[in-house]
Amino acid sequence: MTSTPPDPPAARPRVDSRSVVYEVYVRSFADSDGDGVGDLAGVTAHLDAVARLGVDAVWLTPFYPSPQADHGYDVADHRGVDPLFGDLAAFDALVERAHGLGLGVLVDVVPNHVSVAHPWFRQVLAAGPDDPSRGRFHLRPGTGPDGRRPPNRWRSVFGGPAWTRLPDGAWYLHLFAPEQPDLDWTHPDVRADLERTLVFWAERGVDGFRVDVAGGLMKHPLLAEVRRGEPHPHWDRTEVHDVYRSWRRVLDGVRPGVFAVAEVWGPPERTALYARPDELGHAFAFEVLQTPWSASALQRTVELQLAAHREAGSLPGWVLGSHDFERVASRVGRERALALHLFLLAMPGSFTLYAGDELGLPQVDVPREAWQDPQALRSDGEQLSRDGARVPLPWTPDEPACGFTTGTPWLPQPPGWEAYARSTQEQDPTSPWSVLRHALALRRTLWRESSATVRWIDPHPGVLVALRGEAVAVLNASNRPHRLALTGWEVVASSTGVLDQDVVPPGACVWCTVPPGVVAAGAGTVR
Ligand code: TEU
Repeated sequence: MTSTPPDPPAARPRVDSRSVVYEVYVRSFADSDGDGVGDLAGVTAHLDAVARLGVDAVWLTPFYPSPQADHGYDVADHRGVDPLFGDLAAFDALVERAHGLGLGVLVDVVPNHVSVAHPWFRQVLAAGPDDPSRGRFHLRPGTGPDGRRPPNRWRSVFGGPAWTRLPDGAWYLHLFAPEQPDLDWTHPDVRADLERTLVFWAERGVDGFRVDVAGGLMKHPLLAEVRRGEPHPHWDRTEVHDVYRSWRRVLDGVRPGVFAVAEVWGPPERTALYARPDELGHAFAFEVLQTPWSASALQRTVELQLAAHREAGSLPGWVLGSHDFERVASRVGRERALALHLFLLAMPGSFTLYAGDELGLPQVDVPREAWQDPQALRSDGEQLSRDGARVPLPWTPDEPACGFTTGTPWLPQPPGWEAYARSTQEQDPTSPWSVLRHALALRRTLWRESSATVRWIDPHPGVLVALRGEAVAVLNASNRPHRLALTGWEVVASSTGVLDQDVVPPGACVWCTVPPGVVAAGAGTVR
């Protein structure tokens, strides 16, 4: 008797520090049930469009049970799904579909704080001041008469003091909104519970994690004030690395090399430390978000990142946009935004693409009465309303709410939103979507496996020519057209959508394959 062996299981998609990750802001991606808020089934239904674009993985922003005070970054249960977004079965279906399409799935972990609705904080509220459950948070007596003033002068990222007083007089710390009490990471329960969370999702099939506020977990033991010239009392403290070394052991115990990326701010030589192979392994390089449109500034940013990561044994995680920043198309202009995408996609490292940036979506001026972002509301508009980068996506030009929902979108879409619709852009070879789709396909052969070294060749003022492997990326940050006068170079991708073999217009980036001689000789002058 003969028996047919079962099909081998489909290979798990590879997600690593060279991947292109697509950030899905779940609330704003696609709504399947008409309540106006995007959900997991909506994501699943549209994963084929994500796969067509040609990214390697999706990162899902928090979909866990949450009162939504910070749109999911206030987590009440790290190991569940909020009914607003679906349930665990919907999550499993999403992972299965993603893997079937060759896409990895990353989830967000939010270790710095929980929601006031988390059972641990409820216990604090319910139990008396001497209850040991308080040790999981930072609770302190106040200062001044009757302890009416906060324990210190730390400020919340969203504006106002980082402390809120409980009815019994104690103050609790929250680096973000008052609905997000910070956990005390010196407490063993805190470490143990988060490690359970990592195992829970890794065993459920996710391919990696984006670690929220990765630099904030450890606080100065005496809650020292912020003083210039001294290490910051709560950002990027050295003790935090011990947490990530322990996470790496836990993750590798589930499956060696599970991907993890730190959302962390600071100079490259500090943020790269989170990316060491025995820690998270990868870290976002946010600098390009703040780098001016200048060839020398961009070159310097790239060089500093590459050097810091080389030292740490890793590669940079390039980012041009997220749900926390003004849309890149508005920040630098739509053409330049596409050029920057192409330029960074050519650099060693990963690239995180924020959903909607492939459509060239602009920042929306959301009317004040529609604001939902706690950062804008708490600072009374002094800080950016992140709502403007979170407006639900346009899928089609001729359906209500541009195909996002059959109901009313949770943030209003502005007039003219249908002009950016994905279905139209997929038909237009010069649209931002088509330019990126073409580049992402080419990147797999041209750059993904290519060397981690970049050489700056063929210098011209305001123009960067980055040689990596057997191709170059030419970014024209000057105000003049740049003539490609080199023999044997072939333009294979352009941010303009048109493959002009002679000229790179101002504000554009092209990729060229170059003859082997150029690679060997470094094409003349090396800067
Ligand atoms: O953002 C983190 C964040 O706001 C900080 O990294 C901040 O920019 C930095 O510390 C300034 O020094 C994440 C989420 O992406 C965001 O949406 C949440 O509101 C926030 O965490 C709180 O969870």
